[in-house]
Amino acid sequence: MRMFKKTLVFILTFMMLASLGVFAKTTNGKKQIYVGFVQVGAESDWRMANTKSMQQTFTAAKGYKFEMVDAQQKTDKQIAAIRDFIQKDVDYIVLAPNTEAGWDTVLGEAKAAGIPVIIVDRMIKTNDKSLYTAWVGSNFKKEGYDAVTALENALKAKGVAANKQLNIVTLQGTMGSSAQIGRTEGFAEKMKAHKNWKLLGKQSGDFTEEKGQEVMESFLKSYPDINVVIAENDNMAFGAIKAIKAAGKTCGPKGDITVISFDAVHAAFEAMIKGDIDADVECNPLHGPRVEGLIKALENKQSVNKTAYVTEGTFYAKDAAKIIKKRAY
Ligand code: GYE
Repeated sequence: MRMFKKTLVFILTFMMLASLGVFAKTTNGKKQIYVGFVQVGAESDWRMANTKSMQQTFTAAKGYKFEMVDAQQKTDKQIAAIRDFIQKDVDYIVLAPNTEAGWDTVLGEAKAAGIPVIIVDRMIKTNDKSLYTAWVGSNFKKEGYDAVTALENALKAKGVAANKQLNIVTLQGTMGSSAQIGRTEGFAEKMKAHKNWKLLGKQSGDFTEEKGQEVMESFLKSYPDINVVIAENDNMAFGAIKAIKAAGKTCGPKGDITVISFDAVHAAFEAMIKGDIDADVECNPLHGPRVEGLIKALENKQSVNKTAYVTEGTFYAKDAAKIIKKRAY
C-alpha cells in the first residue's frame, strides 16, 4: 500500500511538473525549439500561404514548439504579442511586421531578454540594427519597378500605342507597410519615363478584397475614363475586377481596363486564364523553410546573413495556363 502511495505521489508530481512545462524543452533527448510567430493577419491569399508555410515547417515532429498570433492587421496587437512571447521565454521570435514604424521599444525588450528576433516579409524602420538578428523577404521597390515593365508589356500585347494618354489608378496596400511603400514608390519612380501616363488617384484598400472593391467602386464613380488599375496585391485586384464588371466595364487583355497586380497567387493565375488580369508581379510567401534555415544556423552557432531577398518574376495572362500547374501557392 505504501509503495502504491509513493508511486502515485511520484506520478502526480511528474504530471504536475510536465503540465508546468518543466520538461517541455526535452523530447527524445533533443532540445525542443520554441518559436513564437507574430503574424500580420489573414487578409489575403498570400498571407494564408505564408501562414501555412510556417505551420508546415515548424512541426512538433521536427522538434519545434510553434505558436502563432494573428494580429488582425493591427501593429499594437503585434507589440502585445511580442511581450507575451518574451514572458513565455520562447527561444525565437519571428515577426512579420504589419507596418514599419514604432518597433524600437518592444524589440529592445526582446533583446534585453536575450531572445533573437527574426523578421520576415515586410521590414521595420530602425536605426538600431542590433534589435533583430536577420530579415528575409521581398524587394518591394523592385516589385514596383517590375510592375511598370509589366504594364509596358501588357499594353504592347494589347496593341496600345506607346504615346497614348493613359489614366491610371492605384489600389495601395496597408499604409506604412513595406509592401505598400516599396510598390508605390517603385512604380511612381519608374513611371516618370512615360510622360503620357497619368496617375489619377491612389488609395489604400488595406490588402483585402472587400476594401479593394470599395475603393475601385469610388474610383469608377470619380473617374469615368480609367485605363489601368495597379492593385498592390491580388485580393484587391479581385475586388477591383468585381467593381469593374458591376459598373458594366471590361478588364484584362481583351478588356477596357488593364489590370496589373502583385503576389501571383493561384487564384490570380485563374483570373489571368479567365482574361481578367493582364500581368502579375510575383511575391513569394513560402518563408517557412527560409526561417528554419536561419534558426538551424543560429542553433549551430553559425553566422547568418543579416538581410536576404527572395528572387521573383513576372507572369503574363498569355502564359498563365501553362504555368499554373507548377505553382506552389
Ligand atoms: O503582397 C499581400 C499581403 O507583405 C508581401 O501582404 C506581403 C503582402 C502581400 O497581405 O497580399
